[in-house]
Amino acid sequence: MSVITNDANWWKTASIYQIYPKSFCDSGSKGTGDIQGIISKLDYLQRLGIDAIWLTPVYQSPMIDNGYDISDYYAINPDFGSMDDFDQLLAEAHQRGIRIIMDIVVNHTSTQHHWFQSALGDKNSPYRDYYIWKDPVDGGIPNNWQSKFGGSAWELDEKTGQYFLHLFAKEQADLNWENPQVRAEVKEVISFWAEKGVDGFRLDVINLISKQQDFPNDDQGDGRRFYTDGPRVHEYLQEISEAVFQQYGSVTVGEMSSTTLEHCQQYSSLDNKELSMVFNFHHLKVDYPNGEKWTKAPFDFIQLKQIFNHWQTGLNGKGWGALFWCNHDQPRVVSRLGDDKHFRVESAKMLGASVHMMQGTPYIYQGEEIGMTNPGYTSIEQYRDVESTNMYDIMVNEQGVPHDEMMAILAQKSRDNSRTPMQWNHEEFAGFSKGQPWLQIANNYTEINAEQAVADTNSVFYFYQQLIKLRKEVEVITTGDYTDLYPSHTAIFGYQRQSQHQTLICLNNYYGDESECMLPSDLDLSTATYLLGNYPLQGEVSQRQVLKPYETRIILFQS
Ligand code: TEU
Repeated sequence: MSVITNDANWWKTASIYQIYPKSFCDSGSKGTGDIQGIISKLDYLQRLGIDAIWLTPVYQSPMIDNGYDISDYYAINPDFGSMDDFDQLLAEAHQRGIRIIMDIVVNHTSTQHHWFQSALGDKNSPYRDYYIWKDPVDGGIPNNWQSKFGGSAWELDEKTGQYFLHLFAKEQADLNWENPQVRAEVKEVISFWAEKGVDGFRLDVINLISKQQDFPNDDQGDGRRFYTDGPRVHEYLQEISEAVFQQYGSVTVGEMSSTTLEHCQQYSSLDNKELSMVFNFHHLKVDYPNGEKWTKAPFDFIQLKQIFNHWQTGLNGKGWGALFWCNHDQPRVVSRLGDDKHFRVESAKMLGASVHMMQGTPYIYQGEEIGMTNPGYTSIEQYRDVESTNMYDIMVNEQGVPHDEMMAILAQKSRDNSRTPMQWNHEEFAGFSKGQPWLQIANNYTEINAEQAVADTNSVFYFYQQLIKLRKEVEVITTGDYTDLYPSHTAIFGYQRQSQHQTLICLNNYYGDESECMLPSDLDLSTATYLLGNYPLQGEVSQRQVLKPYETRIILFQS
């Protein structure tokens, strides 16, 4: 029997757990994760206290982009299991009070989708106008737009001599949302899954669906300014929201690539005309010097705080953001911004607290709750991600970047860093599978694994359990205003949340040396208590706060 409440705003005090099924748990010996493997871990997730699972695509797919290239929206990829397995997952999650949010990828389909297969080579196909075809210009590609996975965003259809658009891999053809038939198909797909009882949807790169229709050359960049937050994107989202999301009461989160605060205020406006909330990635580009991902660079701490301030104050009272560090496209945050060698547990906890005390809905990516790290691969043969292998080929083989330099860049930036199999225990293959995993497991699985974490009351796991609990118990976390207390401090990220009856301060030392700050003088310290920290905390809360390496402190003032 489902224990799911019908509270329309459940997601404002919830924490959501992201599962990348290929790397989560294999119920057999295939070496890749599956739905039965997820079902076997629902009790673990219930113990963590999460409220919903964001499941990345499990639909039929040739897996060029690990499921983000869908060839049948109405079928489960047999690699992951059957539709019966999915129905069982949905029922067993609901029985535990856990909702299911499905990933919907409708900016593009796989070129193996029957729509594309019918359209390819046939200008008269009823599906030709489902995609974006352009005649050659000067005998070549229609414009200079670049794929986000490297190279041109156009691929030739030999038979008709036209090119089709693909903002991602050439096996992922962009859908033509100008075509009302495409929008009707999308409504059908989403309704099918909502009708099954799916509680919500994560919408993949949904702010890219509306392209400027003259498809101009971009003399300033890679073309993204002509399709990001495009001319009809809000119109399309309102159409889908009114037709489906609002009918089923679905919670929705849009992945917004290279977006702006102003657009996100509209995407996630509190009148629910479009989406419930948004992912933006600006805070995850502070180690992209001049916006360039494929470099090895330290992160810009001051810029990180400025970006959090911009989005926290900008969405407050206007929209709703997803709070996250990790996902299947991002390196492991403890390796990226913390110290996974000398202060792994402390910095993993500090980074978690940093975002969990903000306004928004936190997302926890599989393994983040036990402080999993990047694997530190040393050879290109270890990588599987299409983006990473494309970029290696372009940068090393075409641009002449030295192999060792590129390997160091991949070790820091590759999406495979987060896709290594979940580390369940110290046994062979980390308890992930009984067979050789599709992607090499990080060598530290014997020390870093869920079994160890659940047995250790001081583990990252129980710290995240506390963060999830605090969000439900302390109203200022959900409702409070946001003030950055020390914007120019070179080591401490400290912010204040303020509501009518509560003040919360979250202090975070982002570095490995002791650092100090002063609490605001207008606060009554006699009402202050330490709610949570990653080092022992006792006694009175003093004005002067001296933080140990990677120390976090969460302080509550009752007014
Ligand atoms: O990601 C879109 C996206 O912006 C990222 O791929 C990003 O461009 C890249 O990883 C940063 O260099 C979504 C999915 O999360 C991703 O897994 C898919 O590959 C992509 O869309 C295409 O569907």
